[in-house]
Order: sequence, then structure tokens, then C-alpha cells
Amino acid sequence: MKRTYIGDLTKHVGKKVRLYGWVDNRRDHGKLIFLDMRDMTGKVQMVVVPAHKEAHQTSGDLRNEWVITVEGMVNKRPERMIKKDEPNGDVEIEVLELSVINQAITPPFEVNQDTSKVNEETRLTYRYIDLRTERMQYNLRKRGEVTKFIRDYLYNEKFVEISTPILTKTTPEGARDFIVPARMYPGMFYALPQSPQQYKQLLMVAGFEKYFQFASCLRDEDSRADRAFGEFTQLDLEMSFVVQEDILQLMEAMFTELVRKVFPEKRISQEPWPRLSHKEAMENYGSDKPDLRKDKNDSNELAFAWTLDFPLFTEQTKEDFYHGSGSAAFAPSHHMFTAPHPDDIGLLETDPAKVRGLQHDLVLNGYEVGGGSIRIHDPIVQEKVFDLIGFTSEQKQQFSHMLEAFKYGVPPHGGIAPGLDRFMMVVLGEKSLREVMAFPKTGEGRDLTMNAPSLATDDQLKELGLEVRKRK
Ligand code: AMO
Repeated sequence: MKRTYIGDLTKHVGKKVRLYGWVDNRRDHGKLIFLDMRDMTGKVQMVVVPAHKEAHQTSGDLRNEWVITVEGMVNKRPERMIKKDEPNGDVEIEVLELSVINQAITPPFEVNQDTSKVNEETRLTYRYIDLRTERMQYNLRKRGEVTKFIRDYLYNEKFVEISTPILTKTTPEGARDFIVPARMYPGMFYALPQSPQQYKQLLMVAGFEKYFQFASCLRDEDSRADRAFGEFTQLDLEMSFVVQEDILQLMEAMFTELVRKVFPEKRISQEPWPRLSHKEAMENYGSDKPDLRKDKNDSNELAFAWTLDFPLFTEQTKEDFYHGSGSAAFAPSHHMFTAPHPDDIGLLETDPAKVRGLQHDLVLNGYEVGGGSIRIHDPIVQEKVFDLIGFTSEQKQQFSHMLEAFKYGVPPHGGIAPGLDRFMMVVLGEKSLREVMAFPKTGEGRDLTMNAPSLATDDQLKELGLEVRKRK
């Protein structure tokens, strides 16, 4: 008999169905045994009566999380037993036949309850069980819906989806690189991309004009509530022959439509989205990502905003190890490929601290959900910026492919990269990015499910020409 999904049961009232799934709960009333059964589409209450002897006997042994299959009758519940607010609240399955496909040992926490209060290390160690819970299923399925909406939307806008390499060369976005030893080139290393920034600009040189991908970004930096350790996902996009206004309008239209379709219960506080200059934001709110919600207790309010006119440079600190000695006066406030405001080009020579950048930050409820800019497409300006941030000729050499590419006919271009995890965290009202990621690392950078990082074998190290010095 063909499988019926639990979510479709109301279409099968009065009929016999075959179900597959997990035991979500079992209540033994002696003669009557009640089972809640769960599959990917929902839950349903089932009743096993002594008349169906074999099924009744098997049900006596069942425990939560056992994998079962059931043949049963879909009955309408008597009027007084109907639970209006629950999915399948008006039907009940009368079990005719039941078999156990797989038993389960007792799970480390209750699956039929919200796990947000359960010890997080336990949840991450048994993530595959944690992900069975209603809230985690909802979060990840919503994330999937968001990805699908964005993909369809951008394809419709003539974007092409292109994957870029994970084994690459350093792409400085302000964090430390993860590096991977190159077996065939002993002593040399690949870097994992902090973002596809350089590749997406090269794709503009390559004539794709409108590119996007859901990109894994790898950054070896300390985690915070809104900063995942190790890796996170960006909706990375780039466009040619555009000005900043085009990028803002595309994003505003896309996210507005996305909220209407995927989160119809949410309200956007202000349309069009407010735009603040960096100066205004700092002066009025003391933050470049102000929380502009009218009612901060309202979980359904989404206050989108743009922060614009950032200074191109910030003061360089000793921690700016990723681009030089930390001894130059300036560090890029966004990244080194952001274009200066055309009115301020002259100031690059005379007063670089006053130069505004064509950077745009997408802000949502007090979080920086996306960042991007119009890029430099003039090799002379690019070199000037490299000089101002204190690049040595050796460091410039590391980016020579960009300067070289720009000699072959580069279109003006720009883009943005909203963080998918951060957007999902805010829109779902979760407190941590880990609540919207399938297998996140702990704050200390461990994958507790797979138990990574782990040691390499002596043979692996030998092959790579590496020796590990024991920490004292
Ligand atoms: P940026 O570094 O500002 O820009 O990152 C863009 C967006 O990515 C998200 N994000 C993170 N999310 C979770 N955990 C993290 N550790 C983390 N770091 C960043 C944020 C942020 O707004 N290449 C440029 C984009 C561009 O210029 O087009 C870039 O990566 O939501």
C-alpha cells in the first residue's frame, strides 16, 4: 500500500492508509493504547484497541522514538474530542496493523518538547536527535524556504548561480584565515575563503554581469551570539554596470517580497526602508546598526534600514594583522576593494580619513544582516588604497591577479552579501545563530557531533611534510 504523509490525513477521512514515522509519545491506558506518531509533515494521534490483537500486543512494548509503520483507518474524531488549534486535531487513526522497523534507546532529552533550555553541549553532541524537535524542524525548513525564494527571485532577475572554490588563496575580510596544507607543494598552503569577494569580482571581469551563490564563508575568529565560529553562509551577489542605488533597490524589493511570502505574520516597520548616513546613525543612535523597531516587544516587527556613507577607512589597530604590520594609519572599514565616493577621490591624497566609501550595510532589528559596496574598478585607485593601508610590495603582489584582471576591460561593479544565518536568527527571533544552523560548531570551535577537530595520523603528517610540535 502506498505511503500517506501525516500532513495529508484530513484528505483521507474514512479511508485506510499506510504511515511511516517515529513514536512521538505513548500513553498506555491498559485496554486502549494512545500513540502520537510523527513524520516529516506532522503528528497524529492513533489509538490501538484490544480487538486488533497483534497490533495491541506490539504497542505494549513501544517506546518513544522507535521507528514504526502502521496501517490504519482515518476516523473523524467525535465532536467533543476535536482539537481545533492542532493540525490533525479533527482526525484519529485506528491502528489495524503495526510493525516496528527499528527500536531506539532512550534519547538524552525529550524530543516532543522544545530543547532551548536543554544543555547545549548535549544538544550538539546529539544534534541528529535535537533536529527532530518541532522548533528545529521549523527553523531549518523555513531556512530552506528562504533559500528557495531567493534563488527563484534572482533567477527571475537574470542572475546566474556560480560556485567558487573552497580551496583558494587568502581573501582578507578582516579575520584570520584557515589554512590547508598542499600535499603536492610541501610547505605551501591553500586558504579557505573568508568570502568569495575576489572570485565574484573576477566573475564580473568574466562578463557574467549578475552572479549569486549561497556561499560558505570560513573565518577563524572568536564567536559571539551573532558571529558563528568557523563557518557561516552568505547570499553572495555581485552586479555589473550598476550604481549603489540599484543594489539597494534590488535588495529592498527582494526582502520585502520574501517577508510577504515566507513570513506573512511579520510586519515591516517602515517602507521604503529608512536610510541613515553613518554619521547620523552614530550621532542619533550611537550605533551603525540601530534597532529602529517601534515596539521592541513585538516579535513580529521587522525594522529594515540602510546605513550608508561610511568612512572608507578606520584607524588601523595592532590587531589588523591581516593586512600588514599594523603600523599604517588606516585600515579599510569594509574591505580593501570598496570604492571611494567619487566626490572624495581628491581627498585620498590630502585627507584620507575624510573619504567616504560607497559601502552599504543592511540593518535589521539592530543587527548588521548584510554588507557590501561598489568596488574599485580602476587599478590606479586600487593601488592607492593598498598604499594607504600600508601594503608592502610583497603584499600587493598577493593581489596582482586582481590588478592584472582589471587591465582587460573591467565593468564598473558592486554587490552585497547578506548573512543567511544572521537573517534567519533575527527573523525567527532566535537568540543564537546555532538555532538556525544544522550542525554548528560550539563557541570554542568544536563540532561535537563529528568530534572535530581531531588529530591527523603520523602517515598523513608525513605525506604533508608536517611535524607537530607539542604545546608546552
Ligand atoms: P562582511 O564581512 O561584512 O562582507 O559579511 C557580510 C555579512 O555576512 C554575515 N557574517 C556573519 N554571519 C555569521 N557569522 C559570522 N562570523 C559572520 N561574519 C559575517 C553578516 C555580514 O553582514 N565580501 C563582503 C561582502 C561584499 O562586499 O559584497 C563580506 O564578506 O550578516
